[in-house]
Amino acid sequence: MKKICLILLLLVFVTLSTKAEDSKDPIVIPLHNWSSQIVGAHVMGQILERNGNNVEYQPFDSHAVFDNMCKGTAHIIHETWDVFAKSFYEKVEKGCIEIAALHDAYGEEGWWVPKFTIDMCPDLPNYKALNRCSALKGVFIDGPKEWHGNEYKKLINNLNLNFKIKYVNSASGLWEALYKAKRNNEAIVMFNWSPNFPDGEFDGRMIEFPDQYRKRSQFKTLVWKGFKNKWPDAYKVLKIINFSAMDISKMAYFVDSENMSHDEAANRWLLNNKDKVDHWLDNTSKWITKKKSKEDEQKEKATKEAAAKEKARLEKKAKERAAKEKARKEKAAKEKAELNKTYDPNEINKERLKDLKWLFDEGLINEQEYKQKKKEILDQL
Ligand code: TMO
Repeated sequence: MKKICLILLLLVFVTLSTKAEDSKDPIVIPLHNWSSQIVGAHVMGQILERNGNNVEYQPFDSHAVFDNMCKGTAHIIHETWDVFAKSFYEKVEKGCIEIAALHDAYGEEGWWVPKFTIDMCPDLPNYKALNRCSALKGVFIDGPKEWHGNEYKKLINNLNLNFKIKYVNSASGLWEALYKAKRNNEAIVMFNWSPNFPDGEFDGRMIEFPDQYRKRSQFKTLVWKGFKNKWPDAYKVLKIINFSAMDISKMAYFVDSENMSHDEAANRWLLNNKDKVDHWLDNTSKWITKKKSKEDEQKEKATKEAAAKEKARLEKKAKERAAKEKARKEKAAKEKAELNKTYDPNEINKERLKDLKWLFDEGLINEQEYKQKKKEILDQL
């Protein structure tokens, strides 16, 4: 009896002390070809590193990646835009991909117009106004060809849109087209998504197509089905990481508007959201007791200093930009005023009336002629 008790006790002890540990194998985090995803991937990776995991970043095609997720050669996807739903839902159903968490953020992608286009064609963003908006010249600027297959060709056919598709090679090609249109005061309708950096800067709208053509869905964190067993602690962390639309938009903004590298942008986001991230980690139990090493502290201090420096640089840049913009506006207003002064048709017509009166008073034109001409001028005033 005593012996059995002892063995049982031993068993309990062994079971408790061999509590599952995360594998030291790297967690492979895929990178795609738009900014918020790359920054978000680095944010997740850094959080997992703080958790003691090894991570590795690898570029993958944003559709084919789900095959790799099923094979276990890619492990986490967190920006699940609706364009990919077809590619991953069947695999979720099959069981080789698991939905680990939902984010607060919803995403929508599709045809998009900035406010300056809406100002040129006020019936936008209703899709019926597209054909009537001659300023758009019948061109839709799409992202890289591999993003949407035939989808927008079908949309154009189904809705009888008089539009041709012009593809760009990368996401940054889209932003170049957008900034160029803005500079040249030209209308543009282009592929875009929200949350994304132009949300704030360009105050744009998605084109309002009939519901079945709108692509809106909630972001989910997807993991390879073996993730939970291989990295049980990391899995807990992934369960609690939750991005809002603002988080995603900011991640893109740091890169596409503030010109940071993806890594810098991830650091910046982590710094700005320190409390939130600490809270996530505290809630996964292990980190409460984890003490910061000297090295960690120094690293943190260096990151803070770098961020402060970066902030000062950006503020200076913003100030310079604002001053330049102000000077430009003042100059433009002055030029416009000058132009109006010289060419104000009313002023010219008033002069012409005076001349006419003089001609009549001097007897150089007769009364009938005077009245006729005067009427013509007055009609123009
Ligand atoms: C998947 N994307 C955000 C580029 O539309």
